[in-house]
Amino acid sequence: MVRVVERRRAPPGPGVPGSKFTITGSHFGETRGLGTVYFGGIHADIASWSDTSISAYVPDELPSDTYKVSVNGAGGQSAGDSTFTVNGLGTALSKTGWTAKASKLSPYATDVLANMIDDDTDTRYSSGTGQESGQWVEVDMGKAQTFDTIALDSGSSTGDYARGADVFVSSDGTKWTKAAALSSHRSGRCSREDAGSRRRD
Ligand SMILES: [Ca+2]
Repeated sequence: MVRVVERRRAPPGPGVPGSKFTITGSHFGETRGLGTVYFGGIHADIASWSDTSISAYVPDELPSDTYKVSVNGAGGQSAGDSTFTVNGLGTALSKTGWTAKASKLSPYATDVLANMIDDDTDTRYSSGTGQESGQWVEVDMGKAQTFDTIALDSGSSTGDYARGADVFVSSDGTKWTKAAALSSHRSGRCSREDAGSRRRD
């Protein structure tokens, strides 16, 4: 059983798609200008830029691999490259027999809880309200399960995503142990979390 409790954001683990990373160097340019960062051929969103440091996001849904990260400086010139290992999502657990509960049921008939665990990103659960501290969603996985990652995907509802949450696990639905924190850096298809260590429900 997994419970995700809404809370303020925290940084995701290194190398996970969507996580922020920093490139240090020199002569990037004081402001971004024509500057870019690429993972192989995939463009990375920039969070901040200075002459000696760039913060950027690992592109969403990038498969696990080691990538050449290349930087073009503010004038469009090549400013060097490096390698970066991305730890993407593994194979998802079967969700057969899983059930879900939440502190808020959606006022929208189409946004039922079962949509959260149907492996279909075209359907969704929504709370129908803005995020508040203490909101929760709970998934009963039916039996003990081992996992190390939870992915929340808001599909085409790119503005409706949890800005942060704590993840608790339980074997009886009564005693809960905090296993990880979840965060997402911005509007987008994915927010995901790397629990770091394996837990049973
Ligand atoms: Ca769905």
